[in-house]
Amino acid sequence: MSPFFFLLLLSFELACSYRHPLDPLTPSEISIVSSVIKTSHFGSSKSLSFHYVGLDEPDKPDLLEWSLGHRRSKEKALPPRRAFVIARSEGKTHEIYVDIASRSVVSDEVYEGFGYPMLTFEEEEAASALPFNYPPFVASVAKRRLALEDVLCTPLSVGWFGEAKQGRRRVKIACYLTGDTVNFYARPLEGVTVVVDLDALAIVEYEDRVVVPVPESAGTDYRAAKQRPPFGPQTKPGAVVQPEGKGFEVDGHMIRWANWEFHLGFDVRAGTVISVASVKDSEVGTPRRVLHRGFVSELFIPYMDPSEEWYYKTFFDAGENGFGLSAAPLEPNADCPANAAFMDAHFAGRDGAPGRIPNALCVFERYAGDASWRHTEFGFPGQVITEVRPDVSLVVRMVSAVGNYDYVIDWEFKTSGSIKIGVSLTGILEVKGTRYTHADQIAGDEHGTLLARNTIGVYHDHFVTFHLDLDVDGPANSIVRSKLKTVRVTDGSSRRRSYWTVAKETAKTEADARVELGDEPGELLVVNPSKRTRMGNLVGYRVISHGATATSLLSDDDYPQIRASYSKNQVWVTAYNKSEKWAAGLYTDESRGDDNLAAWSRRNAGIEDTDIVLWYTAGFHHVPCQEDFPLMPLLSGGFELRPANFFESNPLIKTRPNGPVLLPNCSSNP
Ligand SMILES: *[C@@H]1O[C@H](CO)[C@@H](O)[C@H](O)[C@H]1NC(C)=O
Ligand SMILES: *[C@@H]1O[C@H](CO)[C@@H](O)[C@H](O)[C@H]1NC(C)=O
Ligand SMILES: [Cu+2]
Repeated sequence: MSPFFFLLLLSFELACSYRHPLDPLTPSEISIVSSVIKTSHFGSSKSLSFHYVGLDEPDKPDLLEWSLGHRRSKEKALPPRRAFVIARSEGKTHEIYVDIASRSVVSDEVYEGFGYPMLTFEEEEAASALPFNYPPFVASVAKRRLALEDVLCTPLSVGWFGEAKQGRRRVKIACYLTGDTVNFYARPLEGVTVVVDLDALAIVEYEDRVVVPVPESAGTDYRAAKQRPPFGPQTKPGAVVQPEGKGFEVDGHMIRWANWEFHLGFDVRAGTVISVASVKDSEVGTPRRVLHRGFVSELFIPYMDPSEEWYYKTFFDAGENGFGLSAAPLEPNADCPANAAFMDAHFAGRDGAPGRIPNALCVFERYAGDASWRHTEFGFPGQVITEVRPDVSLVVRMVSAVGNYDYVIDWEFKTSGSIKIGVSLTGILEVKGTRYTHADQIAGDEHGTLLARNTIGVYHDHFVTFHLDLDVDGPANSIVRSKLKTVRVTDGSSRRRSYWTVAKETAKTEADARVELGDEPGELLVVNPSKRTRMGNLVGYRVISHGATATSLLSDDDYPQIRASYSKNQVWVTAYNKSEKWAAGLYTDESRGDDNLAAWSRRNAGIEDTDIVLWYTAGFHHVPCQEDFPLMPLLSGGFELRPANFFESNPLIKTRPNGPVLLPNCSSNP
């Protein structure tokens, strides 16, 4: 093949490889971006590492203009494709924008503020290997009479605890005895602190303070092949069958199903990114905009053990590790049902080379076996009228396995117009080794629950913060709080002495919209102040919590709380700003809370009748219990964005019932 032909092929592939301005960078685009930065920009500089490579999405007005034009004519030219890169070179953090078509660096600025970019897998792996060639660590393992070849280590972010000067980029290394179990986290080697300077890739601090028994391996393995009778409960095999095929269409990254259409993207920091979600109103006949962009912005997982080896464990899984980068390849027929479609995701490695996460996302129709609405009418003499419609929804799922924990994030689109966001926790608890073997031996506060011999499950929280740029029938929206208030009847006008009524308040500025939903009875609505139903009500969407309403209990002056100061409210609303995506700041590792959601909200910008972003935190306080060991069953919570005076009436009344499911005649026993 001549080089010219190869070039032609390459440019053809590029031209066709993305179709929507929000499509994630393709592997060839990632290659272009990293090679432009490596060659034309940093020359042969040896120290260059890529910490974030992602799409710099077009400015919102350009995107909306493109969408409008694209609807009218499919020929509408795509806005320029740009990548945003955070790279480190010679100990400095660079923010680089690359124009992909012209293969050029548009801008490069050195970031001088506090905090560091996401860690890379490669440096985490290299840091984890350091203790094995560090004689004091080898001696600590020998002192505990453990076999060095049974020990494995993993890096943990160090946080920030009031140091006035910017520290080096560091991680602490936690080590575990594995031996004959694959439960990596069940057998911690307590008492040892190993601090690694990531840029120098060297151990810079070491302490062996106390010797604590290492829990035994019995009962910790979770592989099916390792289980012995008596076995757990057994159910019959079953699967969802759709004899007429899938009901949704995957067109590049656009998904169309029933009355919904949306763009499904991926980002190494956020994971799943849902964009331009619109719901078709059968009365109007056209799609109506609901959610411009929604994604997991940050996670905050503070542990509640203040001891020397544990106090720093206060993790930010998106900003420190990459919630998307940690996406687990999904197992067909287990993580997602038999009728699921899968999508791969792509990322840039530390050296900028593209990598692939197979089956990072799945999309499926959920036949929950529930009704979407029903009524039985006994009132007519001699007849019983029953109407029921089954509930079928479309689910987009990702699982992120950040170290020990697995988070299942579901975006569920319902034909009723609701979007339900599910957050589920499973995986392995972070446990602490202890000398105790029975709860009766424990006198003081051990900061957790004794789960097994020598094993404490430490108290902690999970706060998952979502960025939700709702555009209900357009970008200019307002926040309305309707509060339910008890009214006393004192004038004798009724035989009742009280009732409740609704008082509505529109939030004027960001400070008015810092909400703890559970605080007082009421509703939180995102409305379009210039659109009303025929009845004259403002069209809107309600935000409803489904469990997971915990907010942080740490004191305001505690360092992890300063970094995650937004975690004391479930809801914040800010004026839209393209650069404000990450609730704990762009540089979360070793951050100080100076660039977080609470700091942005202190500007107290106006949020009435303008483009706003709603930030919702799903929170769990986790007091571990024995069932969470050796691996915890799924614990779920979440929230719902539910139409409220958005449609003229129940959009499902005219939905015709499905016919019977005609199963194909097949048998696996010929
Ligand atoms: C947008 O956000 C950035 C980062 O927080 C901030 O520097 C900038 O001032 C904001 N712009 C406006 C108009 O508030
Ligand atoms: C399946 O079985 C039914 C009943 O036995 C029969 O009427 C039908 O024709 C069969 N369909 C096919 C596709 O073989
Ligand atoms: Cu937990």
